[in-house]
Amino acid sequence: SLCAVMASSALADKMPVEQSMSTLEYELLSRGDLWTYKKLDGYSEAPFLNDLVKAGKLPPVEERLPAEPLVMKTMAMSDGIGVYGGVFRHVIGGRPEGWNWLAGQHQGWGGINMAIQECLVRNGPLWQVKAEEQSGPLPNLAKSWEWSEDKTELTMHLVEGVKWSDGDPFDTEDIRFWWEDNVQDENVASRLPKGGLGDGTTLEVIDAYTFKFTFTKPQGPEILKSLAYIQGCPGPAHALKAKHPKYNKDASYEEYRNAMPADAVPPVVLGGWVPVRHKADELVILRRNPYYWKTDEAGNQLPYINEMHFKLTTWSDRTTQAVAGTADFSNMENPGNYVEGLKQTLSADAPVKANFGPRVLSWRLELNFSETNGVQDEVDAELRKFFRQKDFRVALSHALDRQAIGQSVARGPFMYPYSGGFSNGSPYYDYDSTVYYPYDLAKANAMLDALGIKDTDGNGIRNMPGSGADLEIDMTTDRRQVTDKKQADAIILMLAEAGVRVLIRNVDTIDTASKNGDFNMLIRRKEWALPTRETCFHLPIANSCPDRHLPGSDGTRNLMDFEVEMVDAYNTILSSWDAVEAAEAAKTIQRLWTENAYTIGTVQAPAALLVNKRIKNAHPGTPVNMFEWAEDGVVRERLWTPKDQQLKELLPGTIAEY
Ligand code: BQZ
Repeated sequence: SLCAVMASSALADKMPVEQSMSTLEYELLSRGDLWTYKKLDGYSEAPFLNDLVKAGKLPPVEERLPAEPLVMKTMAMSDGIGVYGGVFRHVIGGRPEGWNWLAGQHQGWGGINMAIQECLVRNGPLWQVKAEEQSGPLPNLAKSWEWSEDKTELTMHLVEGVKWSDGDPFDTEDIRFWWEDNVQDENVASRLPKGGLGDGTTLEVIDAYTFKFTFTKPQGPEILKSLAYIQGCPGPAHALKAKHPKYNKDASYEEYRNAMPADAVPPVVLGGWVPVRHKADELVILRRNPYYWKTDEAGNQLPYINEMHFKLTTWSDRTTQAVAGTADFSNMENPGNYVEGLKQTLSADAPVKANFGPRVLSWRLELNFSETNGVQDEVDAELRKFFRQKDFRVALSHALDRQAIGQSVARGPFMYPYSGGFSNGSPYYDYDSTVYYPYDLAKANAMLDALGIKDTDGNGIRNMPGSGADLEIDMTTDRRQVTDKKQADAIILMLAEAGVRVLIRNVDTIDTASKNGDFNMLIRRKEWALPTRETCFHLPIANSCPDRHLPGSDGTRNLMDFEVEMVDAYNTILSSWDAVEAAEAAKTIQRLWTENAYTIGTVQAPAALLVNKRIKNAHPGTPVNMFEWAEDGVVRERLWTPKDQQLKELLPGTIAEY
């Protein structure tokens, strides 16, 4: 696949180009071939759990499992049914904020959020499903659903008898708590925004395992994809209610958000593994959840792997360690280490296998369009006026030499120009709907002149016609992201050529620093592969997002016409029952986004999935990011390691104790 990457580099100067550098072939399945829900004749469990059962410390496995568990099918496994035991080693650059994901906290990303959260439905593994069956998500905690005839009511059925990791039953009380006391509560920053399932949508509990959404207008299968990770993942109502202000008058919302602090382990979860040790800035250790509600077809309770580690270092260290064989998994996404990484992974005795995919990584400049939020003085106010003018944005785009930006990140064929919108590797990307404003400094200068922004004091920097101030734009940059910093340095020089001065503002975690809209411009990597995934980072689908266009203190904002049109197209994606119509709506978004330079794309790059050769069932077709990141797409609960290659567990025999 290195050759494939090299070959497509010849196209790099006629950007943007059509994708497809993945040369792998594998059979796509029907959705029902991945997993089903059924009672099996008998069940087995990890031997150490069986010892705990015998010692009276755990109920027998058939009492811990649902009456009809989720059963992962053998035909979807690239190496088949596995054996128990061993360790899976992750390395991540994030740090757990806390375990209360219901209140919007993250656990450090890189697959730790997804190891503990389980969601109503699932998108990641859809890459293994035939294209014509990809509309709508896969079932997960919701095993099935039906629509009313007029498509305004959706009834969902939970798997019956799922238990939380402390043994407490999971049922519609957890769903009600998720929806009513988190999603709908104005004081809780849940990941599913208010209005994220359409304004006025209500949820009604029917019985312990059945609930119903009622929409104010007809909806379609795609809206359900918003109930997958990270937006549709219920939390433990029985553990959280006592800390929520609605049920506890002494609690504040701040206390609720921190109700499951990062240093308090184990939290109560539904995921395959439970955090049992957390050493800040060093390591999180997770052990298998004895109540996990999935099995293989032979009745073995999943997961196969007993212990999972998350070493807390940096994102680029994740790749270094995976290549060296001291970690088991990496989404190789720091192009600065691709050449070295590839060289090492190509040798026959390398500990790791690398699968390159299409260009799913994309970086972009984002301008703040709010006329009031975060505006501190008249200079900010004037800047924002220009940001809202298409010609200003297009001028900045013409000032960027994306080839040079790419080469400043990584020499060689990896980086490609990017113009914004869906990532090139997204199933929703469309080449013909993508407008590209290439490097043309003379044009950039002429456009800025025409806007009346000229260098009136001869210092080489343009002056703003209103305030007379130099055209200086602060650019928030994540100091921990090497790739972003290199781009920022190149962009400073390029925009200076157009008479624009950029001042870097370094922050630790950009998504946290930007969430209140406290910036004029920023640069970050932000993929958009699936319209319904974290849409709030991309489109103004709710008043609370995106961070680059928040309302002012009076609660109002002034959306630009093309923003309204993009939201309309998004709503068509949600409500359509016709895959062609939904794809057309995605094209409309792509065209409006890129034509208007809604964000100013910089570069895009392919990513590679690195998995240690010891790990079985890591299907070679797993994309780094198609419907979700690979940590979800690879289906970690079905990964396993042959006995003789298993690594020694740090906490053998341990389970979470409450
Ligand atoms: C993958 C991913 C799994 C978040 C995060 C992180 C946050 C964003 C994004 C990626 C990391 C890895 O991405 O970079 O390869 O493992 O975790 O969740 O960058 O800052 O806010 O959306 O997913």
